[in-house]
Amino acid sequence: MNVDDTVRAIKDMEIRGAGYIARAGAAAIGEMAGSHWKDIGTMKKDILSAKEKLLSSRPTAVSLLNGLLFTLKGFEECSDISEAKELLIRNSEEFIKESNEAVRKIGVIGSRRIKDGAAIMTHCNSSAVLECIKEAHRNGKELKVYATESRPWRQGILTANDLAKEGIDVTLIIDSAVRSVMKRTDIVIVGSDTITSNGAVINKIGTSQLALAANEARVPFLVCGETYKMSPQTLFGDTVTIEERDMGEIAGKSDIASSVKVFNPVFDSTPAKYIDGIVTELGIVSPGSVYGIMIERFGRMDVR
Ligand code: RI2
Repeated sequence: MNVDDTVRAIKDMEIRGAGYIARAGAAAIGEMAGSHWKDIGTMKKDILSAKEKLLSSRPTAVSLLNGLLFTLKGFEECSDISEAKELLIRNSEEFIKESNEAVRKIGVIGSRRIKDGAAIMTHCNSSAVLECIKEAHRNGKELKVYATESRPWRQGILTANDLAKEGIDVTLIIDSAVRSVMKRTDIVIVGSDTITSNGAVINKIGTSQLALAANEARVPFLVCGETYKMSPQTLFGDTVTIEERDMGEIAGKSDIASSVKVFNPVFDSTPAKYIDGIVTELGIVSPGSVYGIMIERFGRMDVR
């Protein structure tokens, strides 16, 4: 898919999920690099403006920025077209491979925290969470999953259908049933769009409600996140922009009086104190370890 189609598909949520968005961005740059270029100057200018265009598609998930930074690593130092093409295509393929591999590893590592007979609650639709649940199921564990509807896009339906296809016992619940159903839940596992340097997790709106309800009911709360969901910018005090989407996703103009305002934030932040562990491809880490991992992983990178 070319850059413009990728940007449109991400904006329209045809491509969604923080990991998918990152891989799609890397793939679009890889594809663009393979085009015919007149000179290296034009190539650099166009590729860097494509990066900005991709970044403007959705503002919250840092995975997209990290995927693009990975893909563009060394590009500005390239002195000829063939060297630059080769570098971008190789970086793009490597990011996609590592990203898929990270999700698979998270599945294996996270599944170990799921006990036989467990009732799991999850929110929205995270490929990393689905991998954990499916891996536990493949290992013969009897599971029961509560999938929240996740208004307004109702990605919980995707989660429920996907798990049902695997033969997993899954129940769809509305978002406001979370606190009530928490009494029947043994573990909550959610995905992440961005993880900040102080161990807070930005994920689908409503995630923090699950965390509070889990905390109140003393139910363990796990987050799945590849290390490219960690935001190095937050090391410098930058805050994460929370995407706000169109009011039409919540209510049509004819459903409400013209004076009614609609506020549609897409993500929220769950503070580190409500998170028992973050399942990464490196292992399960405490929210407090995120800072050290970021320094190690991104320390020498130009993160801006
Ligand atoms: P994976 C999704 O956002 C959800 O918030 C989900 O938890 C997160 O991305 C991570 O998904 P959206 O794109 O990377 O549906 O684990 O707004 O697939």
